[in-house]
Amino acid sequence: TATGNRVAHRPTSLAARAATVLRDNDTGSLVTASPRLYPHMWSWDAAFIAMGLAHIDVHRAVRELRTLLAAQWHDGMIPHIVFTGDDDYFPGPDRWGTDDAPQRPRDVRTSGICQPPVHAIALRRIIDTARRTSKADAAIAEDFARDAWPSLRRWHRWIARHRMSGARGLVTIVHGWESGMDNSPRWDAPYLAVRPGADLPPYVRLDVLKVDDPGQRPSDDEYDRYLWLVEQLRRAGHQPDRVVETSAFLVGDVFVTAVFALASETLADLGAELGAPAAEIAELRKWAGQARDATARSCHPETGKARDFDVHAGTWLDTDSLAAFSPLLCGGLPAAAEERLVATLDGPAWSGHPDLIAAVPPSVSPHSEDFDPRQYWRGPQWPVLIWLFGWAFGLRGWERHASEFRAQGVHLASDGSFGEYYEPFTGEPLGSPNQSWTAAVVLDWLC
Ligand code: 9YW
Repeated sequence: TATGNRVAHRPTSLAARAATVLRDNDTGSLVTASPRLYPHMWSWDAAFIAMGLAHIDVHRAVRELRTLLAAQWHDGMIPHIVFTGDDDYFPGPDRWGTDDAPQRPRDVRTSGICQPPVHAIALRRIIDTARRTSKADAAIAEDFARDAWPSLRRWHRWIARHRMSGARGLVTIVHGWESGMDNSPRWDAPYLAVRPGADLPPYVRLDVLKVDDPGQRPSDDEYDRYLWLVEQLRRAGHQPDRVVETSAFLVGDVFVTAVFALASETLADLGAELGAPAAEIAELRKWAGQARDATARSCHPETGKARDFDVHAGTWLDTDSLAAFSPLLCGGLPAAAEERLVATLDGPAWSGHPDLIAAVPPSVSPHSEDFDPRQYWRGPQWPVLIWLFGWAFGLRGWERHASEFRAQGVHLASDGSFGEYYEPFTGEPLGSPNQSWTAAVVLDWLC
């Protein structure tokens, strides 16, 4: 079947193609984020990828998370990139200067920042998938979960210890890359205040050589700022408290905060199932509650939308991005405020926009002046975000919404190219084709 010039695959063929993407991107111990553009393991990608792998082979799913956890720093941080031997990506480990960080495990090279903590959510999903498959698979997943639980708890403790003060209770990030939404308009104002020093070491970008249209990637000006922050992190020796003290970019990220709330609660529930220590479970629920409250408190008194907080400027950041709906991920709003936020999400500025190819929210509202339908985190639709919101809706008991997101997400990705992101009006796949996490969430939707 075809809509416009888009070919739509049937579910069985789409699922088979998704499985092939994961297989083709598999190096054995890890599935790279994409074949050419991102030849390494990314932290939050790995979580979604493992969840997709669970539908093919639960052993392989477990191995993916073991690879990631083997790169966990001794202080608990899970780094945002685990580098493979491939040096065809910039910035690589030399530029990060992480080799000298005492917390880094000796035998893996990593970046020095983190990404949204979705890992407990993936683990929950892997267990649920394995339980549906067979008793043997369930046992494999549960055994792994018992091993992984303490590591994930230490990861959450790291966030609570080092990133939960100074931004109105929101989880702070020290680089836009930590948000996972690199060049979102959410970060325009804080990035404007980042002034790259004259001593920024020179560099050559590789990303723009690997996409058809470099206009879909961040600009050189943005990249200078990204690299300047990497330089500051390096000069702070990647010491977590020193990093927070010295970074020119310090922002409370409401989306990361909501994900942290949801994942902490999920991890606590898992701990209760697995017989983890009661005090540790209670601590996770405390962090979840704090993060949920901070998310709710960030909402604009008039629009009801959640906001980020720029610590250096001391101001709330109003941008019409999908992060405005973060409270729907973790709950915590009064019923009327929540209903209003859901209505906004369903309305014409978001999922209900009449020209969208699939009725799911783009990364930025088409009504916003920041909107650009082809530019990375500034407008395209991202299947992975649709999965996350849809999963949270299911958990919250909003079955109709959850299945609508699933069906529309499948429709968006039905061309079978597994784009990194999609032009929201035409459905044209953009960025990297055969992006692993896109394949993984499609597989999860279909199985
Ligand atoms: C980059 C791998 C990563 C994602 C991020 C996304 C992008 C890397 O790709 O960042 O070089 O731009 O923004 O969320 O984890 O898929």
